[in-house]
Amino acid sequence: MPRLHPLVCALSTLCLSVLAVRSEAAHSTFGFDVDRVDLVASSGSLSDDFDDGVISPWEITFGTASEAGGVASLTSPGTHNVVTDGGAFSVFLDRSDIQLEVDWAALGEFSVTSAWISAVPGPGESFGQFTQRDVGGGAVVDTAFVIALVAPSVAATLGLSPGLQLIQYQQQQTGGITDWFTIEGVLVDEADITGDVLFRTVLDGSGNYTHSVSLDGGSSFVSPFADTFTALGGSGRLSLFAYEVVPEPGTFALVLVGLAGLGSVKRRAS
Ligand SMILES: [Ca+2]
Ligand SMILES: [Ca+2]
Repeated sequence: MPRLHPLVCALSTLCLSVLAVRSEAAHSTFGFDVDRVDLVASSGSLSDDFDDGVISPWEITFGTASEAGGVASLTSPGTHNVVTDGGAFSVFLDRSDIQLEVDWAALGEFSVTSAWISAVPGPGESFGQFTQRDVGGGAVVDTAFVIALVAPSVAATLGLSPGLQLIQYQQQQTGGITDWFTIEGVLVDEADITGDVLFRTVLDGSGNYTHSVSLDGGSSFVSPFADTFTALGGSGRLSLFAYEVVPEPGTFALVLVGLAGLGSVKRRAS
């Protein structure tokens, strides 16, 4: 398939209300492997099998990532990253992310799928994929689809059930202020993970976002969440991430879990 480089745009200067704390995590260990990514659009496509030993054109935005043996590995040590919606909550994560800058507007309708080597997240751990689009007027739409093991101590705070689940998180922010925010979780049985885990995000021509997941290596997909409508277009990015919630003493005693999409944009050192 043709490479998509002409559609890969320069990073916009969008910045959410993210406070990144660059410190190494000594007490967290996690590691998840991405086998392949396929981005398909009417105007082009991009496939990466992570088979040339070089993580580029992906940028490591948080933590530790490497490419070997046909996979991209997102592992600890991550980067400690305090994220907030600017209001009610903060989240303290140890995370490792890679991202690709994408001109979504040039793509139009698209489907993006990441295939992860079969794994079950440990307590507080998660992995998944994230898209962000600047849809104009200073508004940024984030959408994330993850599998996470949510601890009982934080589930109620998020309005989610504790346990292993798929989580869809979406928000729109304008100028760092949250316009709308949704988080949904659907419990899954560990025994249902019988193969690689595939996340698929589709944006159709009407602006309907659909997330679907396969837990059996791509043989079957389910869409546990309702479609979400957002404005079309925009530049932005595609991120793949793994993280572990880091309970911090004192300030972060009530740390939340599962808000994977928050803070997936960091300020680029200029
Ligand atoms: Ca591969
Ligand atoms: Ca590569």
